[in-house]
Amino acid sequence: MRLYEFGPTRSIRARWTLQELGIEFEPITVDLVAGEHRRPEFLKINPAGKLPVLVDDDLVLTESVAIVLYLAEKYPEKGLLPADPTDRAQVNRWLLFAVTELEQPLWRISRHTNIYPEDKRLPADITLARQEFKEMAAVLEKHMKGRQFVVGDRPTVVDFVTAYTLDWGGEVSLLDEFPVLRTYMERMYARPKAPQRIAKAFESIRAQGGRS
Ligand SMILES: N[C@@H](CCC(=O)N[C@@H](CS)C(=O)NCC(=O)O)C(=O)O
Repeated sequence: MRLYEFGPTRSIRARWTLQELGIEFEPITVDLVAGEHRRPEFLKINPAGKLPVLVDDDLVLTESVAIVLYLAEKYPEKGLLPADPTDRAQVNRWLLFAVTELEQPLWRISRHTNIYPEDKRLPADITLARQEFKEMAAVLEKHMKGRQFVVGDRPTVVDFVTAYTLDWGGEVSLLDEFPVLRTYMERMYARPKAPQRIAKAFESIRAQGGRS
């Protein structure tokens, strides 16, 4: 299996799942800072020019959530997805919550802070996105009170996706009002197989002069 990744990005979700599963994989860095994701050889793998991408024999899979679900389903004995349909439905619910309600405001903040050219950035959308993130984080904060994991009493892929997304929220100072979420996210990242935090991954890139 090959994972095309870049340190501080959504590829953390895929790496986290592979590490928790204990699967050997070949990591391939695609340096977004150097624009390697726009090179023809990478666009052949993912025409969208985005990370992560998982390649498993003939399967070329993009979309971080599709990747974590594929991996968990391929190795059911590792228990990263519940067998019970009701619990599985809750995993799907919270996965979608993470990538729509939490991630999309964060993505808008990133785009309007440092991705779009300066003349296309809309500071007013950052204000809206921050408010929208906080409203949805409050819903998750309430859900997580008294819980160790998002669904059930053992880790599932939704925990890796959610913890990474909350780390991203913390990077833009959006977790200050959510002590339960902060504690949960830090507990998830304290797991022995957890990947690097986003801040650490940025540090490694800086230390290596561009490459993660
Ligand atoms: N929905 C996709 C989003 C992938 C995505 O936007 N990845 C970013 C890194 S976090 C990327 O590769 N960006 C490069 C670009 O947009 O040019 C997923 O979850 O995999």
